[in-house]
Amino acid sequence: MSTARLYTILDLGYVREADAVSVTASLLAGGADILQLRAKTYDLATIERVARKLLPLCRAAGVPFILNDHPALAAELGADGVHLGQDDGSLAEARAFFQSAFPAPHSPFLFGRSTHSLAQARAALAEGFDYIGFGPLFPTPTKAGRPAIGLQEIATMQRDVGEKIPAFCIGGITPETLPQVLAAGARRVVIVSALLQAPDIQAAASAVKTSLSAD
Ligand code: TZP
Ligand code: MG
Repeated sequence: MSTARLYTILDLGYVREADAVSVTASLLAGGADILQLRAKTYDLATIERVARKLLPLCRAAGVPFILNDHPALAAELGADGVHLGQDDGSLAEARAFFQSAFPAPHSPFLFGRSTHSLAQARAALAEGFDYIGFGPLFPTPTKAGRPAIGLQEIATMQRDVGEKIPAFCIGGITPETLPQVLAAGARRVVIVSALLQAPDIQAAASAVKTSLSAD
């Protein structure tokens, strides 16, 4: 996690369940450093079924597998962490729940937080989250309705938060927008639709990884 630069998301809004394994394999082969399963409108049984298929691929690649939402399921599956939005409660609540439900150590279990402003990024650091997402930088259909925050706060966020915990810029990042995101001070990114919709997912991920490593 500490050296991770490309955070990828297998989002069932873009990928059919039948393709989840092959798309994940392509993301991993392209150099994904982290993989999250995001399945916003899916029932727990489907999420669990898909997660159980993806987890071994991530393990084999040595890549952390993070579940979006559903801390109990994340722990039960032996996922490496859970990603929580601003409306998903405090870290203290999530940790307390986790420790009471799963007293055996699951370590390290990562708690990530979505943040949409500098203030929220600083708050997530102060609260003790292991990493943050910061965005959406640009408007994005993957999170429709969430206002874009632009690039102007990236440098301060990176200095104040990103030097202490991994901070991944997110939202509307594509091969075309990546150079300006990096020029604004981003060190790590999450890319969803631009990879999942690429004609060659592995090549697209690999090209992004090369740009990130060159910076
Ligand atoms: N949180 C903030 S923006 C976003 C999430 C989950 C979606 C990012 O997806 P994309 O397709 O890379 O813009
Ligand atoms: Mg959530």
